[in-house]
Amino acid sequence: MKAEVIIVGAGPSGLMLGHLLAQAGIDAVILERQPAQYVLSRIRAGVLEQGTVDILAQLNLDTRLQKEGLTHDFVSLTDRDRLIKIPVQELTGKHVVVYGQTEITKDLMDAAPSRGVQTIYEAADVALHDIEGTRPYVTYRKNGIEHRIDGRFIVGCDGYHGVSRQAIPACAGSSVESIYPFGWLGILADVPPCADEVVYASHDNGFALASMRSNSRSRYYLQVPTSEQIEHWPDDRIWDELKIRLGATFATSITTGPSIEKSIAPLRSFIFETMRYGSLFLAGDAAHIVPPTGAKGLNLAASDIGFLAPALIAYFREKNTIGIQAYESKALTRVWKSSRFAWYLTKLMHNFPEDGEFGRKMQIAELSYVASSRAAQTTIAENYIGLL
Ligand code: RFL
Ligand code: PHB
Repeated sequence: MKAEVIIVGAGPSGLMLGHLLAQAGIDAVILERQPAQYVLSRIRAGVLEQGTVDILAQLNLDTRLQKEGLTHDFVSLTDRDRLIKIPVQELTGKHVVVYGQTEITKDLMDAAPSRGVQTIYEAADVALHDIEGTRPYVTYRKNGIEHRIDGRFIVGCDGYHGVSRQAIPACAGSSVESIYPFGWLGILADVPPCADEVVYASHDNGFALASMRSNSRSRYYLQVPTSEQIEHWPDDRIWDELKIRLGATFATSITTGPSIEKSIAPLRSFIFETMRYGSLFLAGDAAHIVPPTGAKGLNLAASDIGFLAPALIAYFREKNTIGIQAYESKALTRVWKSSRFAWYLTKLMHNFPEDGEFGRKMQIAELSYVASSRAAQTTIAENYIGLL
């Protein structure tokens, strides 16, 4: 089998790229290790930047997003009884859009067959070959049968644990990483949200986040030690802790109910500074991970694709290589800025016991500054809404 572009991974970045290439008449195939149903069941991001919304609009796949997505004018930070309601819309002219990654994935997956986006699910043992040259190929196994696809380019959209980044020789790649000493316990429940906006809470017990998927479905998170086990967190304990950490302003408006999903995810900052090696490009979580504070992961995956898709299209239409040569530097510039913001908000809002009392006092002083400074709020608002 042949394809101009072989995409590894059918998460949001792989599916968006597959659609953009199909829209431009470029022959691409997506190889996904998991069954489609598994990909759809992952509960992850919720907050979208305008650039991510724009890609879905460009694909004409934003009907449901426009109808069901929630637009917010504010984002809030809270520190016990202090509430800092940042007027994002007033300060930047842009809204925060809340629409689940699960819904984006569904919209992209549902439209794939009619748009000619070929996706092969349950592709096992995907391996990349001859990536340093101009005729790379990929092998995989499906239903016990070995397959080979020859292409011009391979794009690794296979997330942090994928095979694409690992195909780059160690001497050609470099990375930086910071692992945080805690994770996020997430809970999804069919109860109305406690606020009209997304709320990030700093508390001596640890960070908490109140978010939503709709007016009747809430998504909350709690900072927990990395070693924590989900079995130790029955729903009641989660709700009690959320009420404490979100503080008096929200405690009374939290509606409790049975969880539909709960899980613990570790937090890390990771940037692989080689996003192109020969005929292989990396995009999304395959190349970088941000802690979820700030909601940047999915948006960075989308912006990588926003740079890469036109570059590949220009290559196939006009043999123009300027875009593909500029991809790594354009993408990394944005990745560093978003990573900085995710790190800043993580450091500001989480409990870092190793930073001691001094660290906690610095957080409180910074929050006090943010509360009183329009300049500080503008900085947070423009980063939250997404830098170009
Ligand atoms: P994904 O979504 O990980 O998809 C990668 C796909 O590749 C497949 N795969 C393979 N396929 C073939 N062969 C192999 N060897 C393969 N290995 C892996 C996988 O099965 C999978 O289908 O990466 P992608 O597309 O780059 O998308 C990245 C986003 O999913 C991620 O950045 C966000 O979810 C991060 N994130 C958030 N981002 C935001 O922009 N806003 C948010 O509000 C937000 N909240 C979050 C988040 C991530 C979280 N977790 C669970 C870490 C909240 C949480 C709790
Ligand atoms: C979410 O709704 O899942 C969400 C919102 C904001 C974040 C991270 C996750 O920073």
